[in-house]
Amino acid sequence: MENFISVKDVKNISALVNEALELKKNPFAHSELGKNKTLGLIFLNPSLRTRLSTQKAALNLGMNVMVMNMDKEGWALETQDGVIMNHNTVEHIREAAAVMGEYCDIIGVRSFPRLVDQHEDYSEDFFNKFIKYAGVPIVSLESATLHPLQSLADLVTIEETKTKPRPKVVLTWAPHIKALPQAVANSFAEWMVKSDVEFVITHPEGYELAKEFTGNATIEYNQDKALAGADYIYIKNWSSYEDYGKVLSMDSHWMITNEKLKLTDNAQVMHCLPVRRGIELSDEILDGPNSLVIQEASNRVCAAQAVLKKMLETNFSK
Ligand code: AN0
Ligand code: CP
Repeated sequence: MENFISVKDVKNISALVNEALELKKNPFAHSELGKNKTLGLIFLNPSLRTRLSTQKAALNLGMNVMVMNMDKEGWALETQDGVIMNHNTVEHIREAAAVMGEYCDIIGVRSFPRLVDQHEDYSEDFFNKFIKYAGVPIVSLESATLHPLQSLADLVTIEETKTKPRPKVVLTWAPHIKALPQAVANSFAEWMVKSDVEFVITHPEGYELAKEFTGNATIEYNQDKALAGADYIYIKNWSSYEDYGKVLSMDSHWMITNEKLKLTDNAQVMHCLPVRRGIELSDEILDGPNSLVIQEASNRVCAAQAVLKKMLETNFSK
């Protein structure tokens, strides 16, 4: 694995999941692998879980870690080529990424979409330029369109909790007061369609995700129907892809409650966090026995560790 930007970088998904589960049992088994290797974690947006879990994963592998909050502590970056930089941007991504590549052996990058121009965000221009100019392996800490470290942790969580060989997994849209990226939902869909699960996506009309990620997943506009017999409910808000970046609905009926849980096969409930209580997800579910959200966040460590281990092995061992 040279870079980790999407599921397409993974040759064998179930082997990676098993690796993560092994590392969860024995986190210090490879504490020499990353010796004298430096991971840089570059954030252009806030983070709690991704920052701490990826840092911990790297430390477990014996790596050195440097974290930079580019949005608050760095220079404003220019990404367009050929512009005369007489406005707010101070430094071009060509130099900034190249310099970071000099200091780091692997770089993790978080950069959310602007949610203004669909083409701009879905071309992953920032990430592609970062990969090109940094010249070192890059791991996504959430890009404009995908969040693969989250999806791997989600799959690990399903794998370790499932009670049926092929569980029914329902990704449901939930209300939110802000326009959020589609990245977590896109990425979850991209991983689920490649996994051995029955996968259904439910959302109000107008919230269809990009086909390139949902593939042949079943889309059901009636949430109650989608939830019937579900073993897992994966809750996430996203803004519209079609009417790009817009909030089209705040319908509170889409929030999962204990009443909705009755439609399922006692489904376990997942959310990547951060979650807004009482809007995206009810207190009774978050505080109830079916919530997996803390276990899911905990699995961010072993998921990131499996990815970093693979990247260290691919890029640095002879
Ligand atoms: C971000 C998102 O929806 O992409 C990060 C989730 C991991 N969430 C928020 O901005 C609230
Ligand atoms: N789930 C997740 O990526 O959380 P953070 O945004 O806090 O990193």
